[in-house]
Amino acid sequence: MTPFEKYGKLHVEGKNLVDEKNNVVQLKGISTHNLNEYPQYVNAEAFKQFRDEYNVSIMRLAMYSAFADDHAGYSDSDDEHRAKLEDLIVKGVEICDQLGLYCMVDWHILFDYDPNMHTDMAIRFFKSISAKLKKFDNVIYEICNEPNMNLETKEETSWDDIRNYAKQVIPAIREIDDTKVIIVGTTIWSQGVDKAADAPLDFDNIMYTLHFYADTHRDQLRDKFKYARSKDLPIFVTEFGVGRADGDGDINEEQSKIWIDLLNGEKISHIIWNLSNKAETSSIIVPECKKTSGFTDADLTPCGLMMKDIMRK
Ligand code: IDC
Repeated sequence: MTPFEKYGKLHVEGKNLVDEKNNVVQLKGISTHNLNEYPQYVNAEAFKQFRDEYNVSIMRLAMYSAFADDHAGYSDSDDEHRAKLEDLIVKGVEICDQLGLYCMVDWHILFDYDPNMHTDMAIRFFKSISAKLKKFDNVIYEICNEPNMNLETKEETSWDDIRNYAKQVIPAIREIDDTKVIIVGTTIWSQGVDKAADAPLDFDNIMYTLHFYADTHRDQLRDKFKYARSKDLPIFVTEFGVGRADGDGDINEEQSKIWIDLLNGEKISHIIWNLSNKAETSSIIVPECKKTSGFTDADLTPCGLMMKDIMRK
């Protein structure tokens, strides 16, 4: 049975992600790296292996919304490149659909710090992609990966800034398709679930994200998580790492285990960063491996091997 055959279309009920019979569902999966840079990993053979061998139930397509690492993002590209990116997302969703996997479409803000920087582009993207993906019941939308700075004050993006953005983007999606779960990023690189819990948005069927990198973010962030859950906030960990927040550094097995046990205890869905062979700790594939599917354990980094363990737990 595939994950989709098991759960069907998902929705949010109270503080949980649930299936058609209102049973709590926990998804686990892998996030692509920047789709502008590593499109080759979006292929059926790879995703099938992740499902069958690693127990993955969701793939996240991280589409950087702005320039990063020498690659233009959706907002600062031309129409031709934007169309290519949308095609790639549709391809990823179709592959997941055929494999019975869930698929997260991620507007990956990062160096565009404040989601309000490109609200018009985000609306344009989500309107276009929602129409194309309307018939796919396996899709979840993530509307702002990691807000991390207010453009005017150069200080943290406030929860009000994010609310302002979400109040424009969510209705734009819902106007076209009002059936998908939508996930909203939170303050401080998506660590501010406490702020979201104090002032949740007034929409149904939405969740909030918390991101952690186990070696950097420890008890302080877990306390915010616990606080938000005590206030019944539906949380989806759309991205986490087993090492340092910059994606590199040492893996911290002990801290990762504490996090994963905490998430599993509450059936919180989680997605690991990242599907690439870039020479950094958070990549799951070793740099020497040029294959884009059919990975053996020897092709996996220490992070990749830990990923297998985490997916199976
Ligand atoms: C990192 C990548 C790295 C890349 C950098 C900038 O691992 O190769 O050079 O982005 O594009 C996040 C972000 C995610 C980061 C990751 C690790 O969502 O894009 O990827 N991270 O730094 N938040 C916390 C950590």
